[in-house]
Amino acid sequence: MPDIKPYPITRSLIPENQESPIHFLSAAITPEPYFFRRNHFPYPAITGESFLLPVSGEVMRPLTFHSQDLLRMPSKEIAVVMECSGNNRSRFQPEVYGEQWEGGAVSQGVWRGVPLRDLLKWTGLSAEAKEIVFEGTDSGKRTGQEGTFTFARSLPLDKALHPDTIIAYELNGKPIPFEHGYPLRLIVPQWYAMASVKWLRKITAIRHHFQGPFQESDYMYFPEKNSDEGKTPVTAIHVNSIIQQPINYSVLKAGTHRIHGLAWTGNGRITTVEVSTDGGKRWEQATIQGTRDPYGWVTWTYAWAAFEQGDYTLMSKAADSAGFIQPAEARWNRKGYGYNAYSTVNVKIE
Ligand SMILES: Nc1nc2c(c(=O)[nH]1)N[C@H]1C(S)=C(S)[C@@H](COP(=O)(O)O)O[C@H]1N2
Ligand SMILES: [Mo]
Repeated sequence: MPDIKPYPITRSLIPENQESPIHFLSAAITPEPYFFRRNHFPYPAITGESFLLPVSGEVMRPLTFHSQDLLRMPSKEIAVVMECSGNNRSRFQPEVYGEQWEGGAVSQGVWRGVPLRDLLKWTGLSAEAKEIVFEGTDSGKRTGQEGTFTFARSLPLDKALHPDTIIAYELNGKPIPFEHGYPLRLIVPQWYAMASVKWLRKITAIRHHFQGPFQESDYMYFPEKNSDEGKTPVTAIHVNSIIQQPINYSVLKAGTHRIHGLAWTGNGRITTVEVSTDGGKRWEQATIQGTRDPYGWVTWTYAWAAFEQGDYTLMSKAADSAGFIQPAEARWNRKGYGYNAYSTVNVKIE
């Protein structure tokens, strides 16, 4: 047998946007070649300066850390689900502009790094500090806007100072791959992945609300098609699940089939996953397996006795300990963020 492996699914090449071949990955931790890639700009150059991390602004003592300094500080390793807020955007009705992701803009990695709060203990924070801004090394143009922009995002203080908000230097036990932010990347567990700034080159405490375009014009839920009224920021990941197998529109022989997939949330833990094999009329409990990392996904499985010929619509629905349940329909928004309707797969039994 040849050693056949899955391929990433290309959405664009420059900047590089690739989906994870998620239906064909059984390991709980996504191997790096299959981690999804989402970039706004062409890849930046890594230079000597990339290893320096200045922390300044509303701090008592501005300091520049070298990535080697971080290696010597106490670190932690955490399994984190990273989901692009545009994951499944192609499923919104009416359709919306933006990368037409299907379900593969999500991956799970094990990140090692130093809590940001430990770095901020060295610099101190001034009483006026309100948000922390994280700047990447990558930059470029934005359609319809003058000038050059850097990928930059801010966090409110409570999230920035959370003990599990880390400056990471390793993914899955090795230095972070170039495409995923080498040498230093911010990791913000439980938030959609736009918060986890790659190729971190600068941290600044500020006394106002950060107004960058990746803060105020992207990564906002705009509920209205033609006005900006009611906009709210994209933050925690919505409870979600995916049926990995069987895949959509497969033809199966009559018999018992294992329906299996993944479920995750940015609020608490996954408590249940239910499966329907009749288009959502009746629901049965799936068996949750896999790890119980606080920020990880769970794997789940359901044995389906499918002995009658016909067309079936399979669905999965996850719920979390914060009381959120996947909805039948995702809440539409103009930029197509936060899709989390049931995962749906059509199959024919022959
Ligand atoms: N510097 C930088 N950080 C970034 C981005 C980027 O374009 N530049 N994209 C963000 C978005 S929208 C996502 S979904 C994730 C993608 O991370 P990955 O490519 O490692 O999967 O990185 C986030 N951090
Ligand atoms: Mo994203």
